[in-house]
Amino acid sequence: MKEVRTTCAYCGVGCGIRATVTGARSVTIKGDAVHPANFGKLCSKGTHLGETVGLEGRLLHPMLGDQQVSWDTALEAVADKMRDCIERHGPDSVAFYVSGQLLTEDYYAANKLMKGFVGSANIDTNSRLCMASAVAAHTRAFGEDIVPVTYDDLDEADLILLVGSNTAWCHPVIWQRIEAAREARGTKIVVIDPRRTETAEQADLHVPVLPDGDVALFGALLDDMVRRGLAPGDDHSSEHGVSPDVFAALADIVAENPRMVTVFSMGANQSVAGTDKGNAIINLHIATGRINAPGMGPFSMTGQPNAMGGREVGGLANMLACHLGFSNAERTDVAAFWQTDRLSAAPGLKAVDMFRAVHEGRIKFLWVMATNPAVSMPDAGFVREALARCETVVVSDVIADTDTARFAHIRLPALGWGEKDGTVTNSERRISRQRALFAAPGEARADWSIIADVAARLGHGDAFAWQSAAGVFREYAAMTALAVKHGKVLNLTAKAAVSDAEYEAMEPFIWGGRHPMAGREMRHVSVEARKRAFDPDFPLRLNTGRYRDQWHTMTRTGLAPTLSQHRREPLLEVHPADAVAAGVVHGALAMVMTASGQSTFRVCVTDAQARGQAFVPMHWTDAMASGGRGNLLLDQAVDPISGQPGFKDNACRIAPVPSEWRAFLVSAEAVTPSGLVWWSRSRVAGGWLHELAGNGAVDAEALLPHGDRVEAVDLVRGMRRVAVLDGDGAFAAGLYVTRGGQLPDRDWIAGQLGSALLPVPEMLAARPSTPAPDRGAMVCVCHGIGANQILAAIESGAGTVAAVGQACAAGTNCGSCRPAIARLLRTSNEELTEMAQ
Ligand SMILES: Nc1nc2c(c(=O)[nH]1)N[C@H]1C(S)=C(S)[C@@H](COP(=O)(O)OP(=O)(O)OC[C@H]3O[C@@H](n4cnc5c(=O)[nH]c(N)nc54)[C@H](O)[C@@H]3O)O[C@H]1N2
Ligand SMILES: Nc1nc2c(c(=O)[nH]1)N[C@H]1C(S)=C(S)[C@@H](COP(=O)(O)OP(=O)(O)OC[C@H]3O[C@@H](n4cnc5c(=O)[nH]c(N)nc54)[C@H](O)[C@@H]3O)O[C@H]1N2
Ligand code: SF4
Ligand SMILES: [Mo]
Repeated sequence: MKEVRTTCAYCGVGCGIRATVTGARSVTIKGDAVHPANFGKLCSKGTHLGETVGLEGRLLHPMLGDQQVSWDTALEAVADKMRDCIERHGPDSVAFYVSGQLLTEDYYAANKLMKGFVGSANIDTNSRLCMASAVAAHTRAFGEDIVPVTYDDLDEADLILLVGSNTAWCHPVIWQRIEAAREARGTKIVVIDPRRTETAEQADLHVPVLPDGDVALFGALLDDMVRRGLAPGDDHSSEHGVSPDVFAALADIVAENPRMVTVFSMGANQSVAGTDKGNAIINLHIATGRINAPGMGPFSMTGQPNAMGGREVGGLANMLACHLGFSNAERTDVAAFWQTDRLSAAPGLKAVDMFRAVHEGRIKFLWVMATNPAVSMPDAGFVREALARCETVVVSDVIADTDTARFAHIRLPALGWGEKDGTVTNSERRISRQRALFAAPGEARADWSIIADVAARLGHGDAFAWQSAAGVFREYAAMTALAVKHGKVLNLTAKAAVSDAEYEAMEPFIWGGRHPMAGREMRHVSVEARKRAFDPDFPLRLNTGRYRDQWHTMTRTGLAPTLSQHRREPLLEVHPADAVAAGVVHGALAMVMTASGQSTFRVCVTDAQARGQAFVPMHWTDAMASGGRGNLLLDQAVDPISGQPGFKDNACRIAPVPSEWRAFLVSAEAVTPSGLVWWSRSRVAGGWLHELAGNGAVDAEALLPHGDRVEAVDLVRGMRRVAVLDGDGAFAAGLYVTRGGQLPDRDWIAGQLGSALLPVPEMLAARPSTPAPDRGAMVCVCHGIGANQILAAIESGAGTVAAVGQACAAGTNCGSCRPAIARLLRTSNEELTEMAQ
């Protein structure tokens, strides 16, 4: 068995993994103890990567429409369409929309083709939705997109401010590192977030800022430091919504702890004031001298595994490669390096504008790589219209049937994690190798080589003649000499001559050193607290974001039974008072409506939401549910400097969605029902669990597979249950319907799919004749431990997270659930009952 050292597929923490290949498509995953990003730790998503490497749903062959074609035919078609568009309508009629989930080598190739040889800068990336505000803030303050700290600074800080970051869910290994610092040196943790997240619950202080109140809050903090003599300057304040008591506590803790790191992510970046939020944070660090020394500095955390690498090689429409801009001097050097006379003259369209140009027909050819904009762009209904109108849509993906791929004229099968080879750069500027574990499935190919082949067909073969990912990397590393020439920090020239073998063996390394801004010029940038207008028709403020165990549009994590347990459905989280006012009930369905669209969600009433605010996840797609589509609800407003959408503050209202019956269906195959009020599905070990709601008769025929049936009906109680046996008499599917009553627990019966020996009464009751105790809502997915089991451990005396672990193993593997266990330890019995139901 072969062990391969690689890097996690998911977030920007960039954890090192030791993967042992155990079969054609199976692998065991362990943290890499010597990787400096994680020292052996992994969160739930990394730990369960093995569940996502099967070939279910994969795109394995090039497709022209629904027709499987050869690579030659597909690549010729792509090149033909591009050439035709460029000739007839000019270079700006074509565009690439790419992703922080490409490797640096793929990204470099895509950028070189578009900006260097098509001659348009119409290449933008989903990093526009993610990091663009931080990039702009860095550039304004530092003259370059530089993160001026590393993870070591988290270890050595006395105070960590987390701004708009649900670190415990989204960067769990960083969260564990922060907790370790608290353990070791008493580091204080402050969370600035309108919601009381699991991260906020663990903090020493939670500051429930108003949506987009951050610029004002950091302005007020700076004023306070000026008043205390801790920073030069003068006073000016505006509305941040934080109570005077909480603000005073925040100001005291900040004043007392010069060794302060401010971590910021999407609650800062994804705002119409995102760039100013970044600069407000950086201003405070510069003014108080809290930068360029151990344990201090502003720290923008990246989201995707290669968000940072994409920024290095110019994935954003407003940059050239190697941190260079579009000045004459920079353009001249880039054109000379690439030996091209077609280099784009000016920045291209940023994501939101790009899709607008597609909608208006100005862009006629769009190539989407490694991202799912039909789900993840704001105003996703508009984006779908744009895709539907576009003359040619090419999609490179690993999955055959994403919501975006449905609009594709040409689909190109890409290598995915575990198959592809190359480099990624994490949040602290550390470059690590991703290495292949498996042979390429079907006809899938590396993104960079697909791009290079299209370039060759367009007549640019010489500039794209790489033989391997190593060749692309060498060229990029050599090109950073231009960054150095133009006074930038980015410098990989030492790697420009690595041999293939050295590239293969390359150890993780950081560019720029630990404090790259030390001794360099830094600027205070004046900022403005921008607010969205209030609309009485839409009195609630809608916030969106992530769940602990799902990744973005669920094309991969949605296939993992273990990860699906944490949150099976897309929830609308609302404060109890707002729920009462709107007449929506915990556990029922509700519609969220905005000026842009509407979508249905399962209601979760919780005082973790502030009054007047609602929260929905970004993850669900048409493939997984009939509703839960957060991005249908969001408008196209962007930050004026960065072009990043304001994903976290849209105006909405909510209303109940009644249904005559509710049901769930477990079946080996996924079902996509029609004509219902609601359906959603999630993965279980032997198949799928569907939640259903509808009016009128229940069409069991349409929902259930063929086979022998057993049925139980109780007309008085409005109950109906149908189980289906396959040819061997094994349990193949079960439908459980109620009109107004209770439905049985899903876990046990879902676990019986495929079971040959299941007695019919148990099938219909959906529980064993001697029921095991209900374990409650899943908390620890690694060990399969539910809330009720953890409560039992607490009741029998376990008083700490560690003691709970000793009693029932919960929280002892990846640790992603430790904040949830801590919450169970703290909260009152009433709340526990609600969570466990
Ligand atoms: N489990 C999981 N982890 C992930 C991902 C995933 O999909 N799933 N995706 C990765 C990616 S690409 C990214 S970008 C990161 C994102 O990581 P995070 O930024 O931590 O995630 P989000 O949930 O988008 O948003 C963070 C918080 O911002 C808060 N917020 C909203 N509005 C405001 C505001 O006005 N001010 C402040 N201060 N806070 C606000 C929200 O309430 C939310 O709790 O996660 C990465 N890691
Ligand atoms: N409402 C709301 N919307 C948001 C956000 C939010 O907080 N709220 N966050 C935004 C942010 S920060 C981000 S980063 C985006 C993420 O949004 P997306 O980028 O759309 O999300 P993913 O599901 O990660 O899409 C990645 C796609 O690439 C495919 N893929 C995976 N690996 C490869 C590969 O190696 N090659 C190729 N060619 N394809 C591959 C996957 O199957 C998947 O279809 O969403 C943004 N949208
Ligand atoms: S924190 Fe989790 S998702 Fe992020 S890189 Fe590490 S293991 Fe992967
Ligand atoms: Mo992101």
